[in-house]
Amino acid sequence: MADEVILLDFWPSPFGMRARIALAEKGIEYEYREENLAEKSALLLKSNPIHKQIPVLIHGEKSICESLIIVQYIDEAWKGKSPVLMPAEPYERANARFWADFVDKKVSYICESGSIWKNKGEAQEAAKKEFIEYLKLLEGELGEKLYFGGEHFGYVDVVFVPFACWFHTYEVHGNFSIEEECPKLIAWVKRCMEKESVSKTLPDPVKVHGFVGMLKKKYGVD
Ligand code: GS8
Repeated sequence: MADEVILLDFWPSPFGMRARIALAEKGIEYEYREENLAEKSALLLKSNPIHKQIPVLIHGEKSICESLIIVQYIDEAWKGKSPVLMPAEPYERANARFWADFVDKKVSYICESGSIWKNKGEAQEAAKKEFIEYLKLLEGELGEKLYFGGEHFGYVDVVFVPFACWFHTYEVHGNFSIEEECPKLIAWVKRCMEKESVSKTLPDPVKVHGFVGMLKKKYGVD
């Protein structure tokens, strides 16, 4: 019998979505377990004792932590299953890792810090400007390609597209349009959304906005 696959996750997490998209792309059956991050399960604490964060992929007796590593693990552990997410050629692999790391360091940071929805005035303007600058750099890397992976949806696409369901929240709070700033990037988001692995994974942006409304109350932001 094949090893059981379990994903410990939390629905609005773009990091968790990366794992969900990769599993869906590969057509792997798994059990989804929603975590309450205010009261983490014993399994989460046991399987990610270092960071105590979701997502965690449990594959039989093994647990794999950190979303970038989880996506690569899924690609390698189910190597025989198409599609292959990582490019084959070493330089292209390095380039894909570079951009995944860029998304993690820059885009994720804006998301995690909440700098667009927590701030107002000048601080918010600065956060918006910085965010648009990062998106434009990503749009430049995309160029005329269909996907970051080229002709095919690949590793960088999986890593970056989850943030798209947070864009609406940033736009409402920051009063700007990402489509006006980065039309090619939004065309790419729409292209990705045509894939079932993405459209079935990404929550409704309005629901994410509602979740941020709750976070604002929790942090006393008005
Ligand atoms: C980030 C995961 C993360 O931030 C990855 O997997 O890529 N670098 C990691 N997980 C958050 C939820 S999403 O904001 C989390 O589990 N937070 C709970 C906590 O830190 O206590």
